[in-house]
Amino acid sequence: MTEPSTQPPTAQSIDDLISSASAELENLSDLEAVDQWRVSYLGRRGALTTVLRSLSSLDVEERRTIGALANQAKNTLEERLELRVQQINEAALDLSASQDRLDVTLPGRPALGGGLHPTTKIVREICDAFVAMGFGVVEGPEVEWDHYNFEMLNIPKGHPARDMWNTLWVDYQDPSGENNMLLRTHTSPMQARVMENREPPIRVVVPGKCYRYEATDATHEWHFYQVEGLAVGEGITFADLKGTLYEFARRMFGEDRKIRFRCDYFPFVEPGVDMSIDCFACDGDGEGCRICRDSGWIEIMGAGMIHPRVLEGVGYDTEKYTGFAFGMGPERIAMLKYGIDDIRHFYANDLRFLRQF
Ligand code: YSA
Repeated sequence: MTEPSTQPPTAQSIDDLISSASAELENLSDLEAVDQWRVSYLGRRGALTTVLRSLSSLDVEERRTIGALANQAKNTLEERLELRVQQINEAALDLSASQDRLDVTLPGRPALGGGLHPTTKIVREICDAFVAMGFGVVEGPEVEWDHYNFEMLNIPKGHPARDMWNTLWVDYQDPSGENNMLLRTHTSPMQARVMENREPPIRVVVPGKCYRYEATDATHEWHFYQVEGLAVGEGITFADLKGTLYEFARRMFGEDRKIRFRCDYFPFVEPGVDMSIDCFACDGDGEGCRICRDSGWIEIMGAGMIHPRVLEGVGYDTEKYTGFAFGMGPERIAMLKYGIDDIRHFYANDLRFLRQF
């Protein structure tokens, strides 16, 4: 680096300064060295700055000429500095581009895609089967009033049938001081909610989550799904219930399925039934079958003709309208369909299980 001169500047010394500074700059190839160069020529104590400061020692005429030359020199060096920085940056870019070539022959990494949960899949499959038969799909609240979960379903307070549903009550008192809010124990409360808001004919299915105060085991979760079905209109009979559910079983489980209805009790239907399909694992043989536990039949849902009190409760004319309803557990259906041995696998968040679907 050139030491600042203590001699008064001349045209020649400025010219020499430009030449030596430019030659030095040309040989620099990294930005740090270039910055040091800038400080030593153009910085506060740099060679050229010193020239500009020493102009005061010249007489007026010389100061004008030498001053103009010194200013020109400053502009020249600044332009050359800018150019050099640009050249160094471009060279660095070229170098990295030549080293970081894209190798298009490398095998790609597989994209991590999510998938639908098996419950979502089976719920959609169930709903699709009913949609194909002309049903609509509606959903309702998971936090429900006692009124809809029980009362409107012909299960008044103190009725022993309440024991069929192990209820999780919400800690909330209404203005009358009653604790009557709960996590719905089934999707059946949607029967009254739908009927209150529509006139027959009605055909809907209601998928949704339910909650029960349940000790969990291989077939019981404390939260699980149900799909409710409701059909109300003029002249609907038990034959319509059987025909609809038979068609559903064929669509879900295959053309050859047989179905069986047996009497069952639910306070909101009369008569009430449970519906089974003949076991698809042993084709109804039963003997030694793990899926149907030797019986040849698998129970898949509760159903029945809607009790007149339920229809009266929403103000329907029971002389004019009849209907049927049903409710099933999708996880249990998925367990049957895919041979899953424990319902707790569904919500354990184990990807080894979930990835199979
Ligand atoms: C019956 C007649 C109707 O006209 C309409 C609906 C019903 C069904 C009724 N509301 C009900 O909840 N019946 S149920 O208590 O037997 O449950 C229906 C289905 O839900 C069961 O068959 C089962 O598949 C599922 N389920 C019940 N408790 C469960 C459960 N699934 C997992 N874990 C639990 N704890």
